[in-house]
Formats: sequence, C-alpha cells, structure tokens
Amino acid sequence: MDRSTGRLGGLNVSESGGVADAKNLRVKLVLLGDSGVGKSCIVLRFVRGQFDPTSKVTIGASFLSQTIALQDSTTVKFEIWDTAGQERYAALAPLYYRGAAIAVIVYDITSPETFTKAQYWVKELQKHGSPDIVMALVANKADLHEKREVPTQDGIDYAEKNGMFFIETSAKTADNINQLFEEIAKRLPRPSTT
Ligand SMILES: Nc1nc2c(ncn2[C@@H]2O[C@H](COP(=O)(O)OP(=O)(O)O)[C@@H](O)[C@H]2O)c(=O)[nH]1
Ligand SMILES: [Mg+2]
Repeated sequence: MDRSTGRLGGLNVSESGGVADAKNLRVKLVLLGDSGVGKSCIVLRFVRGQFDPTSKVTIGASFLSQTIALQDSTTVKFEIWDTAGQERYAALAPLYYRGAAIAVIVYDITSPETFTKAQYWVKELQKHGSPDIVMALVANKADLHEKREVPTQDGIDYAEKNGMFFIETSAKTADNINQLFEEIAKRLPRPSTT
C-alpha cells in the first residue's frame, strides 16, 4: 500500500505505489525547455516539497516518481524524467521523450527566448512525439512579476491554439505546482475497464 507522506490541497501524496490498471495509472512524464527555466526545481518542489535557490539542481539519468490520488479514487503515478542538461542537445531529445504520455514544456516569464524555445519543443513533439501525448505549457518563475517579459496572455493564446493545458507556476513559492500535476492527471486518457 502507498505510504502517504502528506495531504496537499485535495491531493494525497505518497512516494511509492501505483500499479498500472484502470484505477491506478502509471505514466511517463518528461520535462522540456531551455536550461535555467526551472524544470528541476519544479520536480523537486512537487516530489520533495523543497526549493533550493543556490544549487544548480540536476537530477540526472534516473527518474523520480510521485503518486497522487484524485477525487474519484483513481491514482496516478508519475515517473518523472528530468534531463541532466540534454536539453542542449536536440538530437538526443527523441531518446528522452520516447514513450512519454505527458510532456511538460517550461519557459521562464522573464525570458522571451525561453518562450520561443518552448514553441520549438511543442512543434518537435507534434511531429515526433506519441500522437496521444498530453502536453502542458508551463510559465515558471511567476514570482518574478516585476521582471516579467512574456505576458500571461501570450502563453494562454499559444496553448489554446495548440490544444495544450496552460498554467503559470513558481517553484520558488510553490504556487500552482501541485495544481499543474493534478490538472495533467485529470486530462490523461483512461484505459477502458472492459
Ligand atoms: N525566482 C525563481 N527562481 C527559480 C524558479 N524556479 C527555478 N528558479 C531558479 O532558476 C535557476 C534554474 O533552475 P533549474 O531548476 O536548475 O532549471 P533547469 O535547467 O530548467 O532544470 C535556479 O537558480 C533556480 O533557483 C522560480 O519559480 N522562481
Ligand atoms: Mg535541470
């Protein structure tokens, strides 16, 4: 059984458990986006509830997992693949996102270049990702509103045009981090129960 490690706004969070059946999904999630946008910090905030402003966090080759329980008593176990800087090497990306059910594409609201790069990743996944992949567009570092250079509306518009879920987050303040994963979980295709 799951070891529950805490309850976060409607989510039961545990560190282990989750079998792949109709009520208990297990899914691969990849994060894409420029270096420095906060991908690793988002993962650490979600999985460990921590933010470390000093470290250049890189989780590396392994993945972290986190299970959440939804209102309808289904659970979703995310197997989260964070890059160890492979985002710099576009040619390696297909190895990384192969088989992913979910792609979380992250940019930094203070950096228009990272928004452009996010759009590149969306196109790449539309061309080469699995056809039923669930994509989320994440505008991170929302706490830095005084340095904002990408308007919220630009993110909303782009996501809408591309059938993606959009959310602004802050790994630093934890704003919308759990909501991001909860909303993704709700959008996953469910296996049929027959
Ligand atoms: N202000 C602020 N800084 C953040 C946030 N998320 C990440 N950072 C900082 O951005 C830098 C890069 O974060 P990191 O997670 O390593 O980015 P990655 O290369 O995309 O994995 C680090 O110095 C973090 O402290 C955030 O939400 N707000
Ligand atoms: Mg990283």
